Amino acid sequence: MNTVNRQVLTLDEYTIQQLRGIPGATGELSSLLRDIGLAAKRINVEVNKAGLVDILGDAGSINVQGEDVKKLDIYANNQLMGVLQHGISCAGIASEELDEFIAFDDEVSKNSKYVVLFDPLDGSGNIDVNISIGTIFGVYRRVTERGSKVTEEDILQPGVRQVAAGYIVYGSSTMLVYATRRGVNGFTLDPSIGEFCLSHPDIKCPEYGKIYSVNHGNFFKYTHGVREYINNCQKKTKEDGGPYTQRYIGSMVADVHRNLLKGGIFMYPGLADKPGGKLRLLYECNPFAFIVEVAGGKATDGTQRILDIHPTELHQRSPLFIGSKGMMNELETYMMKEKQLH
Ligand code: P6P
Repeated sequence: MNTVNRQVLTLDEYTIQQLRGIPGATGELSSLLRDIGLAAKRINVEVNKAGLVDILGDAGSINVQGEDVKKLDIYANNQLMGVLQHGISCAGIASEELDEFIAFDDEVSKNSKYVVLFDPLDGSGNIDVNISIGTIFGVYRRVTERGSKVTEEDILQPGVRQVAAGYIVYGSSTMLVYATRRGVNGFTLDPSIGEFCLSHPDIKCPEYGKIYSVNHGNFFKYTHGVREYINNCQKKTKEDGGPYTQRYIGSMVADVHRNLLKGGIFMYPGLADKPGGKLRLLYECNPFAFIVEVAGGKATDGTQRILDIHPTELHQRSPLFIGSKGMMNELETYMMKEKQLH
């Protein structure tokens, strides 16, 4: 029997192929991932013309089509919320853009299996200087009974309970990367067919790398152990795995994506005046911690595994150290030395 030569798999084809391999799978997770892919394509269109908004009328004004020009992160939030509410898989959402979580109250949604937590457009401050930005999401099974509206208990789950997590990076190309426990895969948007196509199958985070990413402007606000590790990064030679290079563009999705593919460590430590750091546990740290761990890396808050943290608030922040396992282990020796000193 002659088999059809497979073209590159699209996201839809890939998720359906994965579904075929899981006996008893209902297809709800695959459907949810396809919904997120659709929202990402719509967000991508707006992100790509962001620079033109000034010509068409600034955010908050009326554009040439007579539409309200919304702030892009609110637009992205609404796109994600819309596809998830009108799909068959999501019972509720929480967003970095919304003060409270949203429990969908239509019957199909109330009977759906998952909740989705997301940062709709991280790094949106970089849009007007044309630096890559991204969308980040994490998917959890609801813990309360299907048929009822989700509660805060469904939202405030430790990251280890994620069943999937991913991000979209709107950069030189637009890529959607998502992880389930079975692996991490990257899909690049092919504008000629308007589909995300499998371009980076089975992504693994190299055990070591030569890139360290941190905001040096905060150097003297970091703890002694973190400062010592950064000094160590700057002294690396060829003989001990270096020399390292410092790469930090102020857009977490782009920085962590680069380090995931090439090997490296990204740090947003706690600061003397902000010990919790800046990044949100639910919408930024947990999804990336899940993805990087499935790819073979590590993610901690400097003390414990990010995925083991039990959230208590929707918008709580956490220090984040994430990346190549070998580099994370070296960082931990510096953190340990500091603990022994105190
Ligand atoms: P800083 C963007 O605002 C963001 O949330 C992350 O994407 C990025 O890594 C971080 O903040 C940059 O923060 O304080 O170094 O400018």
